[in-house]
Amino acid sequence: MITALSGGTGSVKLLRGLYKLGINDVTVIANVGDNIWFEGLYICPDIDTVMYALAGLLDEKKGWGIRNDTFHFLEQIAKYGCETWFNIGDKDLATHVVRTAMLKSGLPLSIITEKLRLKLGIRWRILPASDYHIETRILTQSGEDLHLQEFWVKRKAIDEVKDVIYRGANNAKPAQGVVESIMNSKGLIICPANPVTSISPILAIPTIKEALKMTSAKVVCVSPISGSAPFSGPAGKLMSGLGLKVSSITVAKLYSEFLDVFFIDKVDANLKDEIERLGIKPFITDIVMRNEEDEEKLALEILKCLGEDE
Ligand code: FO1
Repeated sequence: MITALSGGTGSVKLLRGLYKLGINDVTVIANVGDNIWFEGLYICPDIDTVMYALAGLLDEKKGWGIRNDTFHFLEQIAKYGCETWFNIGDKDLATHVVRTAMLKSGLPLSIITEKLRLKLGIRWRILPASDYHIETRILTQSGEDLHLQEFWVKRKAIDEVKDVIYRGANNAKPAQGVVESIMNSKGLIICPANPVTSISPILAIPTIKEALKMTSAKVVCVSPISGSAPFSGPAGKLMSGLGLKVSSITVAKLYSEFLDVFFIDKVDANLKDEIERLGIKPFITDIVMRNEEDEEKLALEILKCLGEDE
């Protein structure tokens, strides 16, 4: 059994590679810190990006949403004076409407996600890190307190970042099955995801962090950074704002309490000794996933590392 900690756009490239290799017993634990209530709908971008990627529906150009979607819903709500900065496509809307209705009927997010992924024919389990609402908030130098989506999508990351907090995480419980999956897995993969907004909100749930430290699973991470550039999203801006160097070494330090093997890019081969000094085994390879072939190649290297390739 394998457990993968996942964000959205960057993570799903690796997940898709693993999925296409045909392995079955995988649980994806998805970040919930970027979930947002928007015009009465509960939107879970990372859960949805994972579902759409594994179901073959993802708009790969954008890295989120459904391929060939239309935006008539958004055009219509604009006429009613509603907010339209968050681009919800018409097919994507179906997911949010169904999820929101189920939430309002009293079902927890984990059960709803299980129902949705089964309906989409996805053979892996996808668990939200928590059924609690956790919000990644960006505190700006000018004193504002923004939801991650406001910072990233509405204001296009123009604000100077002072701090990032995971509101609600400290008191949140992991969703049913999360801790069991971490404890019972043979291998645990931390996807190439933004450390500040995708993985840290999961680690901010105390019971999950403890489970990661205690599990006997081999913990492997693929760096989301090559050289000084993150593969996608606002990682660079957020890490700099927090006074962190935008480098794979920073990611290694963040995960050093539980990380066993760290996959870094060839351009970062010079970090080898520093990573070893943290007690982590570096694995130097081509981690840039430009196409499906790259995704499967990297996925296979990870399976070999976890001893799951037979
Ligand atoms: N990202 C954008 O850059 N612009 C959008 O308008 C946008 C809408 C959107 C709607 C649904 C969804 O599931 C994701 C969406 N994203 C959008 C992606 C999202 O903002 C982030 O990339 C993730 O939250 C970070 O993982």
